[in-house]
Formats: sequence, structure tokens, C-alpha cells
Amino acid sequence: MLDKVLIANRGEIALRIQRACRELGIKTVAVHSTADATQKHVLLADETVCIGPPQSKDSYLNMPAIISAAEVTDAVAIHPGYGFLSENADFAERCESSGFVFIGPTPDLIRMMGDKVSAIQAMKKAGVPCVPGSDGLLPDEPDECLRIARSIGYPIIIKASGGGGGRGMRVVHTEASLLNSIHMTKAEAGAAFGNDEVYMEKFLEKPRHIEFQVLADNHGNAVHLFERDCSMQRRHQKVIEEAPAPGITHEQRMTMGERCAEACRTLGYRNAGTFEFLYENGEFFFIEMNTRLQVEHPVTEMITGIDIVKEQIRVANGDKLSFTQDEIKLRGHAFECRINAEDPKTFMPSPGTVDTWHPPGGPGIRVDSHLYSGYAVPPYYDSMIGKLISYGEDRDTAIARMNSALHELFIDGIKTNTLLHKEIFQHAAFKAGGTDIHYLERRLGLS
Ligand code: MV4
Repeated sequence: MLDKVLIANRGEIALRIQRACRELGIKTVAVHSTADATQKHVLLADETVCIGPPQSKDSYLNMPAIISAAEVTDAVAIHPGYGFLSENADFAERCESSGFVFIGPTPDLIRMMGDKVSAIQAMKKAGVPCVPGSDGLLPDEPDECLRIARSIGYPIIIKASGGGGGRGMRVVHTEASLLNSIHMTKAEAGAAFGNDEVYMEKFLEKPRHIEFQVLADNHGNAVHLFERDCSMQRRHQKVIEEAPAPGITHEQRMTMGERCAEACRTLGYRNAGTFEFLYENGEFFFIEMNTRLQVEHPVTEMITGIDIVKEQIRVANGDKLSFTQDEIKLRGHAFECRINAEDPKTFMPSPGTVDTWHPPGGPGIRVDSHLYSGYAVPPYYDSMIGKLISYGEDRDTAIARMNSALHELFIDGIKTNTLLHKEIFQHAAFKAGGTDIHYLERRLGLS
């Protein structure tokens, strides 16, 4: 097994990765900015290296500093977590050329999926259903664009190939505004991503966001771990996730999951990955693939009993997947509430010192958080300070346990979004399941 892993991240996910390493008997190196010297996983690491000042670009995005830290500590592998350098193909390449195992997919697959047009083309070829749209990039000829949009039918959406996760998109409702919208999206994309290529899709008005988790090894094996519903979001930030997705039949689940796993085999994908779909009127449409561990991976772990992070490390070590598809059983239901240090009215980040932290407990409750009483939430990074996860034999039990856990949770000293979670768990539409991606914003607009 890998002897020592450098964790190129911070916060709850750095702690989560460290826990997986400890279970596997692997030593850990924590790299941290000057603002993070007292993070829980830093205090618990076998070795620590300060890699720079607080700003992410000077520390957690500083590739030479991270590679040097791996060199001086004799780490053999690097786990990027999520965010930061996790989907940076150049970083994966630099890890490998410096002799370290990158715990993730190969650089070429990260690059392919980072370019949304090439990702969609690969998925189409591999038999994954995609949104009706332009077959590839939009051409330069205005008449051609008008023709493509007409054949898809309005409304359509223009998306930047270098975008993703909600950046670089524009909805077009009528032909009169098409050419100007293409022009504007290209200009913005060129400035933001250094790539002004755009493509077009049918705009789905009230979809749900459902994603399939996959795991693949270096020996041609790939499995899926069913799906998650991540529709409860605000401004492209997920708020609550659940697994499985309400109302999806066993047959739909196994058919779509197998298509994703098969795509992994076809493409030579390895490690963990997520296929993102829009789901509308009983149909799935692929939109993007994430080539990293995701924030919401715990809900999948709860319903499968599989430790996704340990499995990532094992397959990066060259091991075969430790189970076949038939051995993976879906059992029960799980929710995750993302706890953010933010103002409950303005949603603005609200850093500060946590005076008191009383995490909840009891049957079916999991808390993934790096918080402790006295910890100071720095202002430089994402405002998520932890995740509250509930599990039950059925959806109603998981809801009841989350309600109880939210009631128990006590954080003093900083503002959090706990009340928002308590409210959502009282909404009749949420309790019924299957709300679309616009539900929360609609509801916040009203209340
Ligand atoms: C769409 C769409 C409707 N139709 N594509 C936003 C994030 C990026 N991953 C893709 N996104 C969307 N693509 C078509 N053809 C609506 C969205 C979208 C969305 C998707 C998932 C989760 C939240 C969302 C919020 C607004 C818009």
C-alpha cells in the first residue's frame, strides 16, 4: 500500500481523506496556508508543511509549493480533494512527472471532461444520452447558428465549452436575440476561460439535477454506486443532497448507472467520477462529468456502505476494485445538509471564531466537519464548515433523523445557514421529494 499521502486541501475534506489514510495504515502530510496552521487535520497529521500565505493562489493553488512539499516529506501520492487543483490536468501531469501518484483520473481524461464539448462528444459516442443540441462547437456562420437553433427549437441555452458548474451560460427564448447572445457569451467566455468556444443545447425549463457516482480501477473494471439528487441548490451552490433520487425506478437506476460504468470502460477512466444529468419528464440528459471526489459523496457511502475515499486510494495504488456491481446493494436513504458560515439573510460569508460547537449524534447521524470550539473560520476560503448527514432505512426515517440532528446542532460565535435547513425540512414539497432545480430560489423569492 502507498506509504505516505500528501493531502493537497483543507477543511472537512482534508480531515475526511486523513481518516481514510489512517484506516489504511498510510501516513499523512498536511500542507496548509499560514491561515490554516491550527486546522484539525494539520494538528493530527504525521507531518505538516506550510505552503504559503492565506490567498488560495499563493497556497492551495501553488503547484510548485505543493510538489516541493511532497518531495521534502517523501510522500508517494497526492490526494487533491475537491475544488482547488482537483480538476487541473496540468497539476495531475506535474504530480506524475515528479514521480508522485495522483489520486484521481489520468491527465488526459481530466482535460477531456474539462472541455465540455469534448466531454459531450465522448459521452455520445459511449452511448450516454445527452441534451439535444449542436453537434459540437457552434460554427462562425450566423445563418448556420440560426438554422441549428431552429432545428432544436426555442428556448435554447448557449454554453461555453470552457465553462461548467453554472459559469458561462445564457438562455435564449427567441430567434431575435440569438446572434447577440452568442456574441456576448463568446466574449465573456474568452475573457473568463481564455477559450471563446460555445455550444448550444435545448433549454430544459424544470429539470432535476441527478448525478451517478462511478468508481473504476486500472484493470478495466468500472462500477456505479447509484445516483444522488442535488436539485436543492441556490445560485449553483448545492444546499441539500440525497441518495437515492426520489421516484427513480430500480430499472432506470441500473440502466443509467451501467451506461455510465460502460462509458468509463470505453474511455479508460479510472478512480472516482460523477456523471451529471438533467432529469425531466422521465428522461436523463448528460450535461457534465466531474473527475474528482465530490462534497456530497457521503450520501452515496451511507446507502452503499462503501468508503469512496478508501476505494480511491486503493485503486490509485493499483489494486483492483474490491467488489463487483452485483455485490453493491442499495439500502436505505441518506441526506446531507451543507453547513455554511454565512449570513442567513444575505447569504454572504460570515467568518469568525466558533465559541461553542456541539455536533449532533445518535443512530444514523454522521458529521463531517473540521470544526472545534475555539476554531476561527478564516475569511479566505469557501464558507462550508461541515456537513450533516442522516441515514435511515427509508426516506421518512432519514428526514426524521435530520430534523432531530438539526435541532441538536449548536454553533455559537458565527452565523450559519442552519435555520434554512430546518425550514426546508418542513416544506411539504421537499418532504414529498422530487423538487426541481429552481424550487429553492422560487421559494426564497416568495418567503
Ligand atoms: C442546463 C439547464 C437547462 N437546460 N442545460 C447549470 C450548471 C451547469 N452544470 C449546467 N446548468 C444547467 N444546464 C440545459 N440544456 C439548466 C442548468 C441549471 C442548473 C443545472 C444543475 C443544477 C442547478 C442549475 C441551476 C440553474 C441552471
